[in-house]
Amino acid sequence: VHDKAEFEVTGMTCAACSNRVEKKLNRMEGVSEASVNLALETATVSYDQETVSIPDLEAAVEKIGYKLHEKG
Ligand code: 9UX
Repeated sequence: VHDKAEFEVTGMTCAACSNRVEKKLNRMEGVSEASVNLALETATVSYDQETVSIPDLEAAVEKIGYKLHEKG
């Protein structure tokens, strides 16, 4: 099942940061498309719920030093 989630991203201060977060998400199994907006501090992720979960996405980004917060 495909779903789309919107996140706030904290900890990004330059374009290299947002590229790191975007690449990290895009390389994860189950993620079909991830896009990070540095200025807005947001991330949009299309993913397969049966393969990867929102906590998985949050944990992976936290591991590289940033934080995702799902938008309610
Ligand atoms: Mo540039 Mo972003 O050194 O951490 S990658 S601020």
